[in-house]
Amino acid sequence: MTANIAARAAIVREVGAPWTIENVEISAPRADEVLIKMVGTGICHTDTACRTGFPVPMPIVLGHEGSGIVEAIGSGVTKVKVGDHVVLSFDSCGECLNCNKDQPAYCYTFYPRNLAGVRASDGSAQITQDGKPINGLFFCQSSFATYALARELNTVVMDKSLPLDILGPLGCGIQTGAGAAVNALGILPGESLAIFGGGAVGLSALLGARAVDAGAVIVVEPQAGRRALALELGATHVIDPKETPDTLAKIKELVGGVNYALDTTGIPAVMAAAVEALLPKGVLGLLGVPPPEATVPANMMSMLIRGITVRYIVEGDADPQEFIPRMAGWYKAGKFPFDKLIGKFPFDQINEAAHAAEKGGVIKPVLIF
Ligand code: CXF
Ligand code: ZN
Repeated sequence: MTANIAARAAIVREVGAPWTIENVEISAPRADEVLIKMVGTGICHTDTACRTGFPVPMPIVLGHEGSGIVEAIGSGVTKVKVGDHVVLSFDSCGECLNCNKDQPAYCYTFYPRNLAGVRASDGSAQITQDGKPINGLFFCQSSFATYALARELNTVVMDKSLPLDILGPLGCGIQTGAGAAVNALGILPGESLAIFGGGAVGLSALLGARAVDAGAVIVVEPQAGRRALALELGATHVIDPKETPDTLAKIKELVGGVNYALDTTGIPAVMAAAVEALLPKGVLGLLGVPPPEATVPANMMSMLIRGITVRYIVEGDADPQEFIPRMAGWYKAGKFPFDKLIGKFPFDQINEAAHAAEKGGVIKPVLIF
């Protein structure tokens, strides 16, 4: 295949502008690339953050939780076949120190490969409109379009018995939350976890913790519907921080303290409570995007005497080729009901879907093509 492919794509033309669905051309796959006809794509908070100011070049086609069917492959592709059902995840170089240590989320070239809008190899565009480049390659996929171009490296082949239309969020938001609990914290059966924020990432952390038989899992979340869902998904306790602002005291009252905590809010005061809720040798994982000027609000002596670790976690410390099929296996075994987080919308209702997620009416919107 050498000719460009005609596609419809949701474009953000400038910071804060709504998505507009327009005709574009997608280039034919190069040697290491894969062309995918999209079936579904999740909307992640990062898509919304980029639409409203997280620094990416404009105009751009966002979208980084795509699933679909392989339409064409480049000449060097060996592990992905035409007709395969696939989930798209983030890109990495496969060669740097961290990639060689099976930590591709910390690839030395993560930013240019996933957020720069053009091919990392030569700065070329994958998407054009009337011959003019449009920024694409968002997480090496730009899946808010009827066709996406990815690399073989970030294309994960899935079992065809799975519901392909809703698999896309396994490639980012669900991987981020579940992987944080399972890979990064390495939570063991019986160990306890407090999760601050019950959105898609926080509830995915809960799903991951349950899949590996964690002990007490407490979800701190102001929205009643999300707290109810957390209980349905296996949280042992929920806390409404509006009704109980001293969440630290409440966690101590409920379970005495926790082995691990995850903050998905990025709010410094929430992080401060999370650090103090930890038992000795506890680990706090940070997943939320903080205000740009925020600094760490923790008491060092208090951390010292308990031997506390605080760390940021990207993409759940996951190797997508290994972790996405692992989550799918848990789903098939009835141990990871991620479908309960998902609300489906037609692709052309992308603005309405993102709005519903921001307002809390849906946890994880998935656009269906
Ligand atoms: C992102 C969060 C912002 C930094 C890059 C990774 N994770 C998922 O959307
Ligand atoms: Zn994401």
